[in-house]
Amino acid sequence: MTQSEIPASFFSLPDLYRSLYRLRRFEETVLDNFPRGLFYGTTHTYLGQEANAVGVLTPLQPSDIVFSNHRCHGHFLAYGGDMRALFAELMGKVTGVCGGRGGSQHLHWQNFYSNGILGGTVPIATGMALAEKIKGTGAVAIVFIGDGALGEGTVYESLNMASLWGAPILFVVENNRIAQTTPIDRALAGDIPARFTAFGIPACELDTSDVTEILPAARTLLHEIRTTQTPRGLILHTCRFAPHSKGDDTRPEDEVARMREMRDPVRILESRLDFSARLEIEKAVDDEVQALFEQAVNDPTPSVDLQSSIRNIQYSITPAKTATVLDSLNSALHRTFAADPRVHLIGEDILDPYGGAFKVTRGLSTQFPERVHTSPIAEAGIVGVATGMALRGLLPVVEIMFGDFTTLIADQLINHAAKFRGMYNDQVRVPLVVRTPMGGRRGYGATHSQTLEKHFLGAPGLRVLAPTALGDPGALLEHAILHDPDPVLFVENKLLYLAKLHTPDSLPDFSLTPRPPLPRGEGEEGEYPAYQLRLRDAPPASVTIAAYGYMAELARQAMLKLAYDEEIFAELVVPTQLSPFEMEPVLASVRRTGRLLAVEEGTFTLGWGAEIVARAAEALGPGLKVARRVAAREEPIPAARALEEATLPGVGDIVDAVKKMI
Ligand SMILES: Cc1ncc(C[n+]2csc(CCOP(=O)(O)OP(=O)(O)O)c2C)c(N)n1
Repeated sequence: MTQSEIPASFFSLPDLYRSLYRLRRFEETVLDNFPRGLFYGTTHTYLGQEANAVGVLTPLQPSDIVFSNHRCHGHFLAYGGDMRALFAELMGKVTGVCGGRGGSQHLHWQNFYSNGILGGTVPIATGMALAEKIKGTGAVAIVFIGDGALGEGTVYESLNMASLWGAPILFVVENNRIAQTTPIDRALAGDIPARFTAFGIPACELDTSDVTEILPAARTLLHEIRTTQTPRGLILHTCRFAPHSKGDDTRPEDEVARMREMRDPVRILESRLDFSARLEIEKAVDDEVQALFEQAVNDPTPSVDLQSSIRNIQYSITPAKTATVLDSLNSALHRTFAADPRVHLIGEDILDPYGGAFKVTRGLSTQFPERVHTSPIAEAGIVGVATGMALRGLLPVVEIMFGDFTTLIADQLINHAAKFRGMYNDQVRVPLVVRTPMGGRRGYGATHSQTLEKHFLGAPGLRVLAPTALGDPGALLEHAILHDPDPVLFVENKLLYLAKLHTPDSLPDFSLTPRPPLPRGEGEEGEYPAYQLRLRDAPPASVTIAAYGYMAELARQAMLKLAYDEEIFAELVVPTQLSPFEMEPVLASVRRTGRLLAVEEGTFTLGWGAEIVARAAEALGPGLKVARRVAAREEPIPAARALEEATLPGVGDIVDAVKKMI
C-alpha cells in the first residue's frame, strides 16, 4: 500500500492532538515535580519527539511488540500504557508498571519492553520478531533507538541477521542529532539511510515533526513488513526540547528556542484544530494528568522484603547411558529437539557435516533443519536474538564457539537476559541456554584456552552450570533447556568432551554420592546436583577438595596419589551449579575434615575458589582450620605444551597444596 492509498479517515486530528498533548503534559509534570523530590532516580523526557511515538505506534496491532530505550515514556504512553502506573513507576511505587523495580528506563507491560542499555535491545527485538515469525502469529516488532545507539556494534549485527533471516521488524531511528551531550557530527560518520541500504533493508527517511506525515509512513512500512515478512527502517529526524535527563543541556539556549519555534509537534497540530475543541481537549488532559499524578503520589511504596528473582529448580538425575561427555550432551540435544518444537539452536558453524567446532551439535541440522540456525560471526547479536526468542515463548540454545568469546556476550547476558525477570517485576521468563566450551591444555594459546566463567558468577538472575563426567551431563543440559525458566550459562570443559562418563560402578576405588535432587519439602524447589567422592574403605578424610568441571577429574587423580603416596585422605565435592552457589555440600564435608582446598582452572584472583573459601570461613568460623586455593597463574595462557602446563593447575599442584595444609 502506498501512502496515497491510506484513507484520510484513518486518523482523527483531535485524537492525535489528544495523544500528543498527553505525552507533553506527562513529561512536563515529571520535570516540574522532580525538584520536589517526588520522583526517584533519573528520567529522560520525550519533549519535542512526541510525533514519532504517536505516529509510529498508532497503526499498531495488539499482538505487535515494541522494544524501547531509555527515552521510553512517550513510547509507553503512545503504546497505550497506563499513565498512573508510569508516574508510579518513576516514583518507585508498588502500583508502578513494574512495581517500582524497573524505574524510568525499564518498563514492561503487555507487549511493550524497554531497557536502558543502548544498542543491546536491537538484537533482542530482532529475536522477538523472528520468534513471532516462527510461531506464525503475524505480529511484527518495532524497536526504537536514537542516533547515539548507531555507534553500537550489536545494531549492525542485528541489521545483518534481520535481513538474512527475514525478521518482521521495524527499526526506528529517532535522530535528534545529539547523544546526551555529544553532537551527531562528533559521533556518527557517514549517513544513516546508507546503513540500512548496506544490509538490503528498505528504509524511509522523514524530517518532520508533523504526526500526520509520520503516521502514514509508519503505517505503510508496517503493512509492508507484515505482508513481506522482511525488515524495514524508519529514520525520523527530530528535535529534543529538554535536557538529556534533567539539568544536563549543553546546547545554546537560542538553538533550543529555535527548535521549539519551528518543530513543535503539538503546535503544528494545534493550528489545524478548532479553537474551542482544542481547549476542551487540553482541559480534559490537564485534569486527567494532574489527577493521575496525585493518585500516584499517594500510592504506597513497595515493602523491602525483596525476593530473589532466581528460584532454584528441581532436577532429576537420568541414568547415564552413553559413553562420553560429548555423546551425552549430543544425545541430550537430540532428545530436547524431539521433545519440544520450541527448542531452537543458534550458533556459528553448527551445520552438518561439520556439526559445530566440537561436534556437540552434530546431526541436529540434518534432523531438524528448520530449527538449527547457522549464524553470522556475531556473538552478542545471537545471544540477543535468542533472548528475544526466549521472551516470546521459544526455548533457544546458543552455542558460543569458544568460551573465550563470552566476553562479547557479557552485556547481553548480564544487562539484558539475566535482568529481565527481576527488573520487570517477575512478569517475564527468559528460558535461554548459552553453551560454550571452556578451558585449556590443547595448545590453542591465549585467546582459545581460557576459563572465564568467574566473570559471570554472582550476576543476579543468571545461572551458571558446569557439567562433569560424573552422573549424566546431558541430563543436566536437557533439564536446563526444557525446564529452567532462567538464563543459563552452560560451561563445558573441552577436555571433558572425550572423557568417559563415570558411574558408581566405573569408579571401583571410590564411593560416589550424587547429592539427591532436592525437593526440600512439599512444593519446594531444589538445585542442580553436587557429587561427593570418597575413597572406599579409607580412614576418615582430613581435607575437603572442592572442584568442578575438568578440575574435578584432576582432583580425583590427586586423591588417589595422596592416598597411595602420602596416606592423606580427602573427600571431593563436585558441584554442577556454580551460581547461585549452594554451599551446604561443601560445608557438610568441611565440618568433618576441618580443611578446604578449592580448585579451579581459571585465574587465581577473585575466582570461584576465593568465594567458597570466604563463605566457608563465614559459616564455620574456627571450624575451618585451614583453607587454600589452586588456580591458574595470571598470565596469558601460552601455546607451547610445557609452558601451558606450567600456567594451568595440575594434579601436582593439588597434591602439593594438600600436603601444605596437613
Ligand atoms: C551501552 C550504553 N552506553 C552508554 C549509555 C549512557 N547513555 C544513556 S543515553 C545516552 C545517549 C543516547 O543518545 P541517543 O541514542 O542518540 O538517544 P537520545 O538520548 O538522543 O534519545 C548515553 C550515552 C547507555 N545507557 N548504554
